Amino acid sequence: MDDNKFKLPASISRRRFVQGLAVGGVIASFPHVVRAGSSFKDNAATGSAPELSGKVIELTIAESLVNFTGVVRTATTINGSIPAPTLRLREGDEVTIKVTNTLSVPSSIHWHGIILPYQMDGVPGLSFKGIMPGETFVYKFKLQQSGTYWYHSHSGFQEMTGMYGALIIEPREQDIIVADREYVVQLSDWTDDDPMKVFSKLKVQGDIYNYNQPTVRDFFRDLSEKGLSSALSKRKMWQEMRMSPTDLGDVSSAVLTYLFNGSTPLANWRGLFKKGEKVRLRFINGASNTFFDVRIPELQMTVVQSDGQNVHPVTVDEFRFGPGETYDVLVTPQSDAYTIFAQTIERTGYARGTLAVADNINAPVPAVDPVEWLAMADMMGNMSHGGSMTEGAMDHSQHGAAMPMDLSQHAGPAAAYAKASTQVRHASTEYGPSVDMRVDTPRTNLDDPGIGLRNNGRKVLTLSDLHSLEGVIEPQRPEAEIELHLTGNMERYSWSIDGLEFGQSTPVHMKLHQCVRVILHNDTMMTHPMHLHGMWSDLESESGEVQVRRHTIPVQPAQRISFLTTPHDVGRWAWHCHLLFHMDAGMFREVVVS
Ligand SMILES: [Cu+2]
Repeated sequence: MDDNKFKLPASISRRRFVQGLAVGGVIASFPHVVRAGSSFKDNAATGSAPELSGKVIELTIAESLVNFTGVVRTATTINGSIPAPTLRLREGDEVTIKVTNTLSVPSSIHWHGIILPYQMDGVPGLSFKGIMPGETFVYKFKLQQSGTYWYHSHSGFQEMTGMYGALIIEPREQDIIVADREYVVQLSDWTDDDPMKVFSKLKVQGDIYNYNQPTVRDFFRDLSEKGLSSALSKRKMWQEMRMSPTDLGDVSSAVLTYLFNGSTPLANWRGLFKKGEKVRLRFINGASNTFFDVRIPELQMTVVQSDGQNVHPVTVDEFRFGPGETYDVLVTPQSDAYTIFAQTIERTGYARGTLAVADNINAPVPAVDPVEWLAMADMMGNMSHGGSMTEGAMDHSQHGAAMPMDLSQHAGPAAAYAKASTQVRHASTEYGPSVDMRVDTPRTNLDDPGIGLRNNGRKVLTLSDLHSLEGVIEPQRPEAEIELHLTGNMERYSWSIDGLEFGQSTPVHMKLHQCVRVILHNDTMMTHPMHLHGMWSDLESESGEVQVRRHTIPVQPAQRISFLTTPHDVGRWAWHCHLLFHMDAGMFREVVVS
């Protein structure tokens, strides 16, 4: 059966594009929470966020009213804007950031991708107790890096309701990336529903927001193209697995509106340029639950930075990025107007903005691409290693507790450390109700752009294209190896690591200054952007060469990747999937460095 060939045509009638209003955004801040003397502004507009710079920054967390879709809702804001103010700081500076919480519940701010002492990392329960109502917490740390980063709340669903902003750190010396002008492009997602309600609905029915379920019409198309037995067995296979071949993202435009610098697609954020100028775009995926596929039709993008780290320039038509990741690109626009188009991975909607030479010019907005069904490679990985559905390469049994071997020991022998181990070791804890799929023949290639981007005729960035410009600092070889499996059960909307949700797990231990190799093996059908706090994740190629320094690494379905990390500070760190609902459902581990 060749599922690679199946493409689902866009069934527009079943889609609802929540495009938002032409005018929307933050309406007002609740007056009773506005504190005298704060840098708080009422009626802050969305669009490009206000900018704050210097060595002392004051931020106030409050509730503000917003209207993105025609209904007034309450958002959680920082200094009254969505996105939160862009902080423009300087490498080498010691900064003091005073954060006042005027909410009636605890809050926090985490500095995403920043190397700092763990007490400043902003994760309640690990770094500190959180910022209590009415309290001001003073963050103080030295900036030891430069580039494009961001910050967000690490409390409840506050990030999803508006608490995210760009953090730009200018290099101490002259920036080697030269541009005539630059824009921060922060993409996010917004829901008018209470995020807790959305999460609860997913817990009851994991595919509730999947509008791309196969239809009767799809079946008849398969029938005419493939014949009866093939069409039937394809159906049967998916039904037996109790999964959908279109589970590309579990939250969609059924409940989300996609924002571009806080602007809905209809509001159409705009950035101006002069022809021939070199424009730097600092893309930040500040969404809670959305992967975006970004392109600028008719304009090539040269990727010069990923996760704040300069990379060897690579010119592409398109890139995919998940929550937590950042990419800086250079473009040299020659026409009058361009659409910056960011369609969502499950193809139900998009965020967009316009680059133009004048305020009144627009470029066409492309249609979203058709949904592509997950292929065998997304469930089973590398087919050339043998194995098939019927031979149990993918064990989808709901009661797989009895296994011949208990391979709970993940650490391999010392001799294996030159290159990442390829021998799959499922932990005994993976044979439980939290896991509905295990991949025994993972793929280790990094040159796959991922489902939906494989054959679209465009040059799409892949992880294999990325090489840190300065090389990877600390080129140590690992002294230990940790293998962890990203696991889930779609029916229960359970997400976990090694089959253990956060509440049942014990911390991962690392030694200060000891280089360790981490192998992440994805036993699910979704891509997870895995974010390790407080230290770098130096991604390795298949052949064991260290390629690129990241803070958030997307791991595709049935993929096995490895990275090296050397903790530079003791403490308690968070390590989690940056899809907020996955993190909350349990794909989260504590890392203790001692
Ligand atoms: Cu995830």
